[in-house]
Amino acid sequence: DSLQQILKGEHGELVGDLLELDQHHIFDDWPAAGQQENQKAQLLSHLQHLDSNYNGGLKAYITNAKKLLQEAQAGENSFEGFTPEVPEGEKLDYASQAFEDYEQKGVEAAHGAAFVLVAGGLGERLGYSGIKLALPVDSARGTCFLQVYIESILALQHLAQKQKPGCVLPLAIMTSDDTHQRTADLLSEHAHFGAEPSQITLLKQEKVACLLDNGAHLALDPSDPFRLLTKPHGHGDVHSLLHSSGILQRWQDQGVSHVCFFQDTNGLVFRALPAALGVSAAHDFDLNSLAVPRKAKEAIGGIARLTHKDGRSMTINVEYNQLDPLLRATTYPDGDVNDSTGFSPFPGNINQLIIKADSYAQQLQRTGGLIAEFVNPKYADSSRKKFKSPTRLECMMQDYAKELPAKARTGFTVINQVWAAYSPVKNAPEDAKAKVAAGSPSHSATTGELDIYHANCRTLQRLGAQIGDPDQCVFNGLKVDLWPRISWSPLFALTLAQLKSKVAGEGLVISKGASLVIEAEDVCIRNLRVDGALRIRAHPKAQLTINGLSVSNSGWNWRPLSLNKPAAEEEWIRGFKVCRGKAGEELTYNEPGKYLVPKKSSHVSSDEQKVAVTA
Ligand code: UPG
Repeated sequence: DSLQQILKGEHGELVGDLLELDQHHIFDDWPAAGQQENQKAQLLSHLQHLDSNYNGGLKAYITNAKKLLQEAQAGENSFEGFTPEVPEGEKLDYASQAFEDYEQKGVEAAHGAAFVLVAGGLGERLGYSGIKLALPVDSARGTCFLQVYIESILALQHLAQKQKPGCVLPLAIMTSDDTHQRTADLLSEHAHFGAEPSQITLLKQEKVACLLDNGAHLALDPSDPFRLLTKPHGHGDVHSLLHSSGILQRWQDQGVSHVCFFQDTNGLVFRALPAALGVSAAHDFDLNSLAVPRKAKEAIGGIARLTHKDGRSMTINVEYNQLDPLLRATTYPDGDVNDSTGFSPFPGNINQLIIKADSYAQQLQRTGGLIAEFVNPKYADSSRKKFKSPTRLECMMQDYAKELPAKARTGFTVINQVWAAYSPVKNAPEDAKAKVAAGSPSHSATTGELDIYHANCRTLQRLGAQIGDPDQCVFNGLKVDLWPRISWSPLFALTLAQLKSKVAGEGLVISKGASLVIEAEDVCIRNLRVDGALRIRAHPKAQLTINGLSVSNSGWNWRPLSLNKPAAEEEWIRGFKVCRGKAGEELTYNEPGKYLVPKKSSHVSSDEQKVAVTA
């Protein structure tokens, strides 16, 4: 009776649709009129919420799910009729002349750049309870991913303002229920890390209902019979959100020409992004994906050119779980294996996409930002009738390529040195170890940090600096190279050209095991030796010239964690603790002005004692 009443009420149409779509089970234990009215209202408003946050509503969701689940059960191959080939793209050696030329072109185009960070994932694979954007990129500098990303955008903005005075590069961050509040809090607690509050927009994606079986019956939450179980719909939601929020339109009105997408934990993303933007501008690409060499079976998508029997052809990402079966079924009977270079012939998609704003807007007008969905149920047995746990429809942002018309100009930019472009933080320690045993990179919190030092040391070596050899360490069971801990703010140097203009490589000597942190914008390093630890902090308007400084102290130590000793979660996932003791030199300049360091050439030794030079 009480259900009959509802059918006549405010939510009647929706409930009627659900009953027609064979979703009676949601209301099986519907209490009689007058009982548990609050909970009933809660379920109805929850259903309404899910209905209004999916294009076409729950009716479309269930219909799409039924179709995709039937195809999955029948084992249908979404690449049926396609043959993969290794595609042609722009391949750049980091720090080569071609790289620098594109980087320069990217800086020239930067005044038209807008940024989109997808950060709705909670990172369950990492075993970390916080949001990933709050994790420190490296322990030497100690700044979190969100800060480093925003500083990188501000650094590019400074460069872009030389072309277009006063320009502001906007950033949209896609969050989810899992990450939204904590992302907003992180921003407000740190005054938006120096960005204008209006420069940053948060867009929250909604979750979608879980599916119990091949009949697309919606799953009730086992802990609350008046809610449905929901899960994230995937990073592909970002396109419809940019469209429906009107942000893309607003950006276009402001003169945005390129939208640059990136993910939550790649501390190296902005090393290659300006050059990739330059490639996009030079080739007038509608879509450009940044890529790196990929180890066979590594959990990153492979970029492939797919040609259909009927002549259609496209260059797209084939997700890692689909690449091997596709290759085996077609032209590569051995599947996804490394070739003589030690890498898979298919470049690895790192999901940093640069999309041309004009054609993007047209495309979103046409599609509403809808991206091809897929479903990936884990079946209980070979009959493929039962699931191990409820599944849901998903979509991926890189599948934007699938929606593009044949005339679209799609390309990709491979950075030939993985160390210069990609080291995400995705896997918990045990899984990271298993990945390495299987020949893949660990993509752990340990390597995410150590790769920053590696990239910085290798880059400075290319500038002619003398950098001590790495130490061989074991952290969380991973054998790793610990290079000298060099880390700088992107506001000091974002591009290679900036770094070259600020550091005279032949004058820089960093000993094995040393640390150098540059937390300052206008520093010119002519002659500096660090044996131990040195941190330089300065007011944004302080101009420092370091010429003839030699620092020697016992430095900072990256110590493996001892079992059974308490450690912060951030340390535990890395497998080490940084012991700074009292040693380490701090140079601090809190006031604007010009400073020569040292005032007179001198040798500063400060073991067991922290010396603060405060101007
Ligand atoms: N994310 C969301 N919403 C979601 C799911 C994820 O915003 O519903 C974000 C997440 O926070 C992260 C990004 O999307 O920033 C990627 O998520 P993640 O789980 O790290 O992606 P993977 O499954 O590892 O794979 C993606 C691409 C793959 C690419 C790889 C590179 O699908 O093609 O090779 O990232 O890191």
